[in-house]
Amino acid sequence: MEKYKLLINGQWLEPQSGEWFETENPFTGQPWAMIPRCGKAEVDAAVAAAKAAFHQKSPWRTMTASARGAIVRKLGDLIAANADHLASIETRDNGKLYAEMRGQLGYIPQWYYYFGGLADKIEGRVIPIDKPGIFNYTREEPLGVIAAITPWNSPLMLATWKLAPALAAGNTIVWKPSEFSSASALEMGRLFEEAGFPPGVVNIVTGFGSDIGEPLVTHPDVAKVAFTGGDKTGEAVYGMAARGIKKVTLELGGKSANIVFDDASMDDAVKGVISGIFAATGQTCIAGSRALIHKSIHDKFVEKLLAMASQARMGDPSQMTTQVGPITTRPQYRKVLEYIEIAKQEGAVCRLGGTPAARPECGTGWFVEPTIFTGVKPTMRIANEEVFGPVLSIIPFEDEDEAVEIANNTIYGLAAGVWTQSIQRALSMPARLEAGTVWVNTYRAVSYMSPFGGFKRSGIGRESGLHAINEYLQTKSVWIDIVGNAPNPFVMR
Ligand code: TXE
Repeated sequence: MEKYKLLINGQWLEPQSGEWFETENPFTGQPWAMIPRCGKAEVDAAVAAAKAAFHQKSPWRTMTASARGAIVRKLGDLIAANADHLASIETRDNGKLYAEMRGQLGYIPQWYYYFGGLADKIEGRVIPIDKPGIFNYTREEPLGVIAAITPWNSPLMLATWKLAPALAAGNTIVWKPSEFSSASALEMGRLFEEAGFPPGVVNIVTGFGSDIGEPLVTHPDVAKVAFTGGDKTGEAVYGMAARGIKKVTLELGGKSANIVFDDASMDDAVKGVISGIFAATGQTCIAGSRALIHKSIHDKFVEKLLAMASQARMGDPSQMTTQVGPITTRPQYRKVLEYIEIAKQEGAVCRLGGTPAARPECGTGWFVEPTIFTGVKPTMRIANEEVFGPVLSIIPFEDEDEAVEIANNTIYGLAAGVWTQSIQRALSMPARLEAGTVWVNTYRAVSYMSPFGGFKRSGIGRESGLHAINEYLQTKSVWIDIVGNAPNPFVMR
């Protein structure tokens, strides 16, 4: 079995405890590699390395912004060159479809190109200050050491959303990938030196959130925590970060509504609802896990949806023809099946799936059949809690006001979809929906250029786009006396 090492200060190290843990292939349920189990000692060493690399006189800080940007862009080139390898590691470790991973890895470099290009466009301003004899300007400066804590569902993409802007802005990183998907992070770690990052600029510590989450988040030399994960863990991270008055970016999932009006193109909407919940086996923060369907088209829509969803090809995620892969982790597999039981007990009507997949092509993997419930009431747990799996709740609505009311009546606010041919609705609905992203007549589109993040309990801050660079900068105001007339020292100037 492959036995990985961790990355601190440009060195590949064994964990001080001498402990590794197994990582499993969700398609077979079998372990395939050993991941270092880091503890506080590795966190301390990684933060110290990142702090030293951030120091005023380090090569990272003395480099020009253009040179820094070129290194960030080079990382994009190297990821592109290694896309096949990284994709197959992820498919084996995480069960993500190889087809999806090839798509993601073909696109991930764009974040490094975009933010690498932005590195030397970070500019301060000269303020036309109202005080005579003073020259006042601002500098946009990096924060320091960033703790990037990432989940297992799109490991390299979600890490990239943090690393690309943070590095372009001149910060240094301690990256803690999920214990369920560390292999791809460690494989990507091999590219940092080749890209030209000085040692210590990016460090990778692996292990369990329960072992190293707290020492990392509360470390006094960590300036900011950039976290993607579940909302309960996010709440704990936010609380710990608050003790050190640290900055945070939190992206915490959702219960997004995909709303289909009676004037929608039905075939497109069916595809949109399918892509919202069954792509990536429903394990996405933006999953459109509630389909709100106008009453007048409900039955016909459900019929078409069932026909298409029941054709989804499940099986080996490494095959390009597979459409629905396994659930990534054992605990998540159990959680999805538990929610299916909860929905049945609550009285929702299971119209498709509702069981583990017993298909021969699914072997011994952790597969759950694409599952569709109708008769879901907005008050049911299945309509309110994040399942993070291929489980769709269908809720009928009467009119636009009711659709908005149901869509917004959740603690989350990450995304929403609207399907309509009406220009008036296409314009008015996005303004009424409480969500950080609204798609109209499309779903699950993201870009390095467009800000992404949550309203309400779905998170704090924005990733991607011009907004994201500001999440990794702080503004300094500089005052220079240019006349040399020392005023009365006892009054404010
Ligand atoms: O996530 P965790 P889990 C949701 C989804 C899923 C649920 C649980 O509903 O079923 O969360 O998944 C690290 N201090 N999402 O348990 O725990 C952990 O090691 C600091 C939605 O896998 O949030 C990992 O690196 N860090 C989501 C990261 O937090 C801690 C994506 C995320 O793991 C920590 C994933 C601690 N005390 C799950 N405890 C999305 N937004 O898309 C754990 N971690």
